[in-house]
Amino acid sequence: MGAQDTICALASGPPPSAIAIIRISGPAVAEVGKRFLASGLPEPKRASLTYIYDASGELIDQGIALHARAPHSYTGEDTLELYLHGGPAVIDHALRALTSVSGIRLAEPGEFTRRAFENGKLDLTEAEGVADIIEAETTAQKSQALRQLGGGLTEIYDTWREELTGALALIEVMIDFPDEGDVPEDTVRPILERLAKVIAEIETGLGDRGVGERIRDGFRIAIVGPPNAGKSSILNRLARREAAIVTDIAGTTRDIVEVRIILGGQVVWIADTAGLRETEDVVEAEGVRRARRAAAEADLRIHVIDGAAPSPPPGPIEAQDIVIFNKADARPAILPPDGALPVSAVTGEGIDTLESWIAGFVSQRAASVEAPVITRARHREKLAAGLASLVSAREALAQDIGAELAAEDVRMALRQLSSVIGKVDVEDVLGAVFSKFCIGK
Ligand SMILES: Nc1nc2c(ncn2[C@@H]2O[C@H](COP(=O)(O)OP(=O)(O)O)[C@@H](O)[C@H]2O)c(=O)[nH]1
Ligand SMILES: [Mg+2]
Repeated sequence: MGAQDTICALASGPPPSAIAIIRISGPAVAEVGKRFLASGLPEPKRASLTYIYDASGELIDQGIALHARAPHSYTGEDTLELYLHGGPAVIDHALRALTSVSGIRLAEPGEFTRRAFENGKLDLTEAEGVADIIEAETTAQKSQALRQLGGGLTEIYDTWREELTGALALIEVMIDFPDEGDVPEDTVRPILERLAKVIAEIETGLGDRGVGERIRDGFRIAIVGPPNAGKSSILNRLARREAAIVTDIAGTTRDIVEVRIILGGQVVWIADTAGLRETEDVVEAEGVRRARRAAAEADLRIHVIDGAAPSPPPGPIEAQDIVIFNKADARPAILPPDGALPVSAVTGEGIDTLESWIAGFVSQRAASVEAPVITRARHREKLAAGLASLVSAREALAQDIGAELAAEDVRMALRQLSSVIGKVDVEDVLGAVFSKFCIGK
């Protein structure tokens, strides 16, 4: 798979569609123009209507050709885009004709963007932004992806890297200082100031309660409560389908059932969990363990009280959590506690309010961080490691012998931050990042 291969792929959606876009990138573009386009390769960035023939002279279609010359293209290579009629036979004929030329093959998923990355047109966070914008279903996801694609994260990481490179230079001066053990206060202070600034900003970034990742992957909500309270019925109401099994047998739900819905402009995963109770059943016990973990990891818990049966008080409730009093249609066995929302999974009473409470929570949480610096677990891991190195550098500097150690720590931190934007250690992540792309992107 050398970069000298020319790649081609259908870049538009599945046929039939009004128009099919076939994308070609690599050194064979000139040859394609000469061999297949009746009017030859068009002037760069000038749309040109042309007949397109295969090698045996059979007409493939009439369409628009658009050419961009390296390095002024998306991939940084010579590229050609053909806008054809979006029928399966046209697409099939075009791709067969192209791949019959030696040196031209079908592209792997994300390979156009991977070439753009390798040719320095995009850094890794910008390439991730490209993947995210294609996947975006909510406006919030789209805005976040656009910001990332436009270098929003790159800028932040570059500022940090610049600050740390400056700190490193000062530490190196300190190491070379003639009078060891007698470094003037003035030398250390600007280093500590630089470290403190970056440390504080990374801590703020890490302390965002995962908002960037949640906007991208969805907020997590867990429905918890005693067996038979109606948790699965509530989930089905929210999902508007029978996602979870509902019976009057306590202990029916064992594994976690998750449904994905859009509320408050955000993707929300709602998890139905096993009823919390002591049990001898090994499978159910495992379900209860998973339920507790899902509850602990969720951004928000919906505690369900069984209105028809006196139930134990709900588990640990956090400030933002929602408490609902289910089976409001049945003759209540107990009175709803203060602040609990009366609902009925059977009649649907209160479900609208429950939805608007959830929507309010997620939209507020999403807006609580103006511009998240983390949108993927990959960023979080690297940032956390970078932070640990910087904290250790700061400690080392507090001791006289520490300059060498501090320099090493700052270098480590720089490496972690650089790997987020793909400047170092890219081999491990490239496959993982680009394989998730669509073909043709
Ligand atoms: N009357 C009434 N029964 C309900 C309501 N919600 C659930 N149930 C019944 O309560 C039983 C347990 O429901 P389920 O959703 O499986 O509870 P889970 O164990 O908490 O998941 C089933 O027989 C449901 O039909 C409700 O709002 N009103
Ligand atoms: Mg259940």
